[in-house]
Amino acid sequence: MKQIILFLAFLMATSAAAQPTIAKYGASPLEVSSKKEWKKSVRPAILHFFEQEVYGKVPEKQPTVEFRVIGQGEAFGGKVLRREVEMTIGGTTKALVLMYLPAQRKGKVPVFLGMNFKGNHQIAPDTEITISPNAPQGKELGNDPERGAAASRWPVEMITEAGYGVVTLYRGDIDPDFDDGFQNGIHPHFYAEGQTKPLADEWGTIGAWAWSLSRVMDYLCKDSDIDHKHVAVIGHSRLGKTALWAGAQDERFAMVVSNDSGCGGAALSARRHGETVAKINKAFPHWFCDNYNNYNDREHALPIDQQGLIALIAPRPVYVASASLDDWADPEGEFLSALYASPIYELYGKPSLLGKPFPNVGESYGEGSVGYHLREGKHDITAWDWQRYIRFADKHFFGK
Ligand code: GTR
Repeated sequence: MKQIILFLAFLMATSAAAQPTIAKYGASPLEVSSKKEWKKSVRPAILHFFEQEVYGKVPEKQPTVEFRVIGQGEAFGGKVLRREVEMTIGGTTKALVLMYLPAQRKGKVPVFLGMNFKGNHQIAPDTEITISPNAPQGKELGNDPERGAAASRWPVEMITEAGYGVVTLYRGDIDPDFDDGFQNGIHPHFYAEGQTKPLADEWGTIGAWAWSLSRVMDYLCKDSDIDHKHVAVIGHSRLGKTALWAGAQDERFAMVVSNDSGCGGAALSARRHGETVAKINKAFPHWFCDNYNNYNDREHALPIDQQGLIALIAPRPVYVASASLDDWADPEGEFLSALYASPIYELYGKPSLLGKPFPNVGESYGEGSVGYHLREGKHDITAWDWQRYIRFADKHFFGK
């Protein structure tokens, strides 16, 4: 009995240690008195909260991850080098990583790394791209595998001409995007003996996608063509939520770009504008950990809002972008979140969005380490967005 009481007291003490430092924030600016306080207590407590309550933690049992370069060749009329790397998780799950690097490169190449929605072959009209193992193809799409169908989202020539590489993999190779009780993606590789689904505080699909971006980063650190100190992790929409979570956890990502990530991404949940926590958990029950359901229609109970996620990226440059017609993702909520994370950047002496108003449509803020723009148009990622991300990387990576 005495032991049980002692154990309960210990549990209360440890959870109490993690919570109070952030409970005061909710959806408000992150005012922390010093860099030391931020690093020693507030940042770890925020990270713990997002692991425990939002995206879920990665289980301790880790499967093997192996990489093999499966091919390489010229693309875009010889201007670009294509390299494909097979990633094998737990000996059986295969994912394909597609890399495009400028052919005329001097030294190591900085890259943008992000997941794609429908398969590597959709990002460019390049017939040599190997179709991602789990991409919809064949019968589902007739005989047309839709090569290049998402090319407008991946302006490879523009990016490589600017001196950056593009690295991508298909989300469905890591975890197919539907609620199947976590039987079909990588989750089963992490189950403990007898476990059949993640525990309430263990990761969902976004957590698994973010984990895979870190594994690709492991590979990039070993590829001698890559400047692994300058890898920007990027994503659109659900993959923007993923990029933020990957960048928040893995400090090897030197820059993070969230394009129209909305609820569960950059947008403040407490505003309940557009998509809400309850709506997202209902429509996509597999994205977050089960504990996140505790905040369905109870956003006021969140000890900290999504500005905490953005602040975890500090002092590394972060860029949040919205689109004017994307009301579902709450553009103003995305801006406010980046603004409320800004005081942490200021602690590091980095100029941020502090003092800036919500911009007009078509305006961008890219000078400080917290960037933001409001593009005219719908929920999408376009060349106009990428131009700004490249400019932001040029400035914050290379002082150009
Ligand atoms: C929507 C979802 C959003 C966003 C979007 C997307 O259906 O409600 O949270 O992630 O999908 O990924 O395109």
